[in-house]
Amino acid sequence: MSFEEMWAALLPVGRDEATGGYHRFAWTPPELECRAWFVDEARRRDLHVEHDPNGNMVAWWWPGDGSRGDAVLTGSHLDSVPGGGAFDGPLGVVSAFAAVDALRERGAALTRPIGIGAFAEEEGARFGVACLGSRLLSGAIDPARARALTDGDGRTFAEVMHNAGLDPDAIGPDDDLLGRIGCFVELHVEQGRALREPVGVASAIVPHGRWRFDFGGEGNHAGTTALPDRRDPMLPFAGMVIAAREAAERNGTVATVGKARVVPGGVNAVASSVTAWLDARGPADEAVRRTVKQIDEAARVAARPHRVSVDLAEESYTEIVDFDLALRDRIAGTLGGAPVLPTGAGHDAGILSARLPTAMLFVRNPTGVSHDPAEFAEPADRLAGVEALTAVLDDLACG
Ligand code: HGY
Ligand code: MN
Ligand code: MN
Repeated sequence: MSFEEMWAALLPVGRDEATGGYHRFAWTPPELECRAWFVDEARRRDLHVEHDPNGNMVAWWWPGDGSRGDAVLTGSHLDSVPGGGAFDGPLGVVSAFAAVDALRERGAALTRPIGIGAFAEEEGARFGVACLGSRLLSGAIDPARARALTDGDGRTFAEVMHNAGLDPDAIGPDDDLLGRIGCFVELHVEQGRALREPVGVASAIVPHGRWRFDFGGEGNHAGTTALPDRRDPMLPFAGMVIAAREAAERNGTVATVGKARVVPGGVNAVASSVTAWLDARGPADEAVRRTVKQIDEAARVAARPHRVSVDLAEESYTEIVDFDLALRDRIAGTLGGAPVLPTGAGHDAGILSARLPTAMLFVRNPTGVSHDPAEFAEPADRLAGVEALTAVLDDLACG
């Protein structure tokens, strides 16, 4: 199957026809369909699919039994954010299969195994922790904490894994798999407008994290409760959202509140509690930390007059990732001096960089929009990405 045929086959999976946005959450039917697609494409190419205990998959290309300790891993993820675009994740996986086809067509002689990875729950859209699959694989999250993570319906990660036929007690670092991988090169649609050429190479991922605010008030009737008698959590929640933008402007960072849960959520009821998630990122750790601290302080000041409680919990944090310099420069050289640029988006390649040399290729996104149906890459640039990945894999894994 060509790139465009694979792309067309995936395109309708989990897509909301009304909005064009994708809803492919870990182990929900659309994401399971994407997983089945991955296994089919691997089988079509006689690639051996390894399922690690954490829900990650690797399709191996290596004649003989398994691989040695220097495989070149590529690939990305298949899950999406709510209402996400078509390219974030799948572009890297489809391009990887197409690159293997191109290497075979040119009769490339493998000297190192090539693996195509599809990492679980990269967006953290179901269980709240970004890159959950690669964090578990690399030992970056306590397996007990991961098992207890819950989705919006209160189902735990352990329950969902069990229902998907996996053993939740087996999750955790997989040093054997990591030990077989020499480097990981992830191709990804660029999530911004900085890239002016079809393909670029990543230099770094800025520090970024997610925090959960819990505002505790008192539910009551919207019509019969006098204002002075209210303990309305919506008010400090609103104050926190405004404070997030102001703190980000003050500190040269970005802060986003894109998800909130109001209980009970009745039009005619004063809320009893509000849970809201803050995503904060910036050029340096201390600027991000300062931003969050100022937002937390502002939320508490806003809560006091309303006798509302405020709890803040850090759900995930990733320090700055400087991609492996030698690998980055070798790849940029293979691509004839492709532009090198940082990103504000987190990736599995960022998480795995703590355990092995990783690198990223970016494919130009003319809209600069991501995590939205407007996310895009021109067909010619998609193919330029495949050509670039093919050249990189040829250089790294073939004689
Ligand atoms: O949130 C991110 O930065 C990435 O898209 N998971
Ligand atoms: Mn994303
Ligand atoms: Mn992504």
